[in-house]
Amino acid sequence: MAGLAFTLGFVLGLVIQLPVITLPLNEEQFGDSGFKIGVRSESEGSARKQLSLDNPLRLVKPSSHGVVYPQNNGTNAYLQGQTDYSGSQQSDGSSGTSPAKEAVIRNRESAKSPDVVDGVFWSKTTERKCPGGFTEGDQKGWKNKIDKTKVVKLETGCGRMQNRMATFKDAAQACVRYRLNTDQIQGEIFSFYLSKLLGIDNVPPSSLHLVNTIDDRWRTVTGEIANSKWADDKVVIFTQFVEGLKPSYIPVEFRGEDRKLHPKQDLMNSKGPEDLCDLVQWSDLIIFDYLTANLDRVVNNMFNKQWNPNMMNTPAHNLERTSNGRLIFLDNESGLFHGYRLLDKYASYHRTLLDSLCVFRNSTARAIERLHHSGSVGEELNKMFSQNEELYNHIPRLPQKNAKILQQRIADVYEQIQTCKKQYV
Ligand SMILES: *[C@@H]1O[C@H](CO)[C@@H](O)[C@H](O)[C@H]1NC(C)=O
Ligand SMILES: *[C@@H]1O[C@H](CO)[C@@H](O)[C@H](O)[C@H]1NC(C)=O
Ligand SMILES: CC(=O)N[C@H]1CO[C@H](CO)[C@@H](O)[C@@H]1O
Repeated sequence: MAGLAFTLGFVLGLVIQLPVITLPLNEEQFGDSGFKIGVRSESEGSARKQLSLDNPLRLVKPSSHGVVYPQNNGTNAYLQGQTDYSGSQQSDGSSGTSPAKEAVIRNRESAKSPDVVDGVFWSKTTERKCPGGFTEGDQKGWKNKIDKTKVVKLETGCGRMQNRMATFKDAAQACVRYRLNTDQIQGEIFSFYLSKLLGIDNVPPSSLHLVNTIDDRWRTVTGEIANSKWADDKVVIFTQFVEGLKPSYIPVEFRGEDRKLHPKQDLMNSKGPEDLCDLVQWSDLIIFDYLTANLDRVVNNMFNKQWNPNMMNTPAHNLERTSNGRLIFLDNESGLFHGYRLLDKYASYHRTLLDSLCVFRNSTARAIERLHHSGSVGEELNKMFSQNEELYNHIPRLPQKNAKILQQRIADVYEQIQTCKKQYV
């Protein structure tokens, strides 16, 4: 049924020939049951009217109608010689275009060890082959840097509106998130601490900072601060800018309606090491995005797929990879707050993704188990936050209500792990 609706939607879409995705149409039309026919009978004009500032999906990248992004069939081999997206660490797309030079295609044979998975977990051997992420030391070093180093340049970049790219005296760079809305700042920083709590190390070092034009560290850029319409004494988030990133694609396992990542040895053994490490990291990404109800990465593409069948083949939003294959999770401003408000509409998409996952990182699964049994995720996050951020009293704590939803979502992930264990162990 969904397939039929989907096909019809696509055909109608072609007839109407929208230049880019216009989102969302009548939101009532997307219930839990998925896609309904008739969406396309909206005229473009009336569809546009529905775009509003607080629509989380307003900044989707242009579709293939607009012909923007290279697509791929889900293997990294395909990325060889593709467009290089260095410096595109922006939440709403944009890209550099210098050709990718290195292509780290390792020997496929090396992945063909028999122990890719161990029960429902990635085996130690598999995890050991994958590139490491950000460490505690990286975070400490980062905080230290922004506390001590002068900002010498502030320029547009890093996504939406008032965000800016900052350059420090030592040439290091940061994305600075400036938000009028406190809950976007909360969403971002609490998501960051949640990633720490889970031991998911794909999120770049981040820390709160206060805009202060009198402070020597900011003095060089007071002009740009004024241009950016930043208010003094406002809390911003500094996120480490990672250079040389490339776009990252949704693995084939998660693209179709039959999406599934299960611990089947034969399937796993057919993967190249790079693709395998992508999957290892994706197993964390799916849990992380489920917990935070982040829409910007995959749910967005799933939602859009109804009128752009190629949506799942374009690079995932807010996800990039380093040249050694580390995935970088970016821009989760809507996590834990805005995403939770929108659960009525998108819960089924989040759920579908979680249901498709039956292989986990051992450490992530254990963190989930622990937090499920302790029931204390809200307290722990607030504690971490106040212990690590001197500016903790400038930003409200994670509210009870959000903590409760998060705790429930941890229970959902816990149940999913148990279900998989029953099936495979
Ligand atoms: C994807 O494309 C690459 C390069 O053309 C090819 O080697 C690979 O077999 C394809 N994989 C799939 C899953 O179709
Ligand atoms: C998972 O972690 C537990 C506890 O540290 C350990 O005993 C077990 O061997 C690990 N399993 C895998 C597959 O890494
Ligand atoms: C670019 C950016 O701001 N990415 C953010 C994504 O979310 C994590 C928290 O999960 C933030 O720490 C990152 O800074």
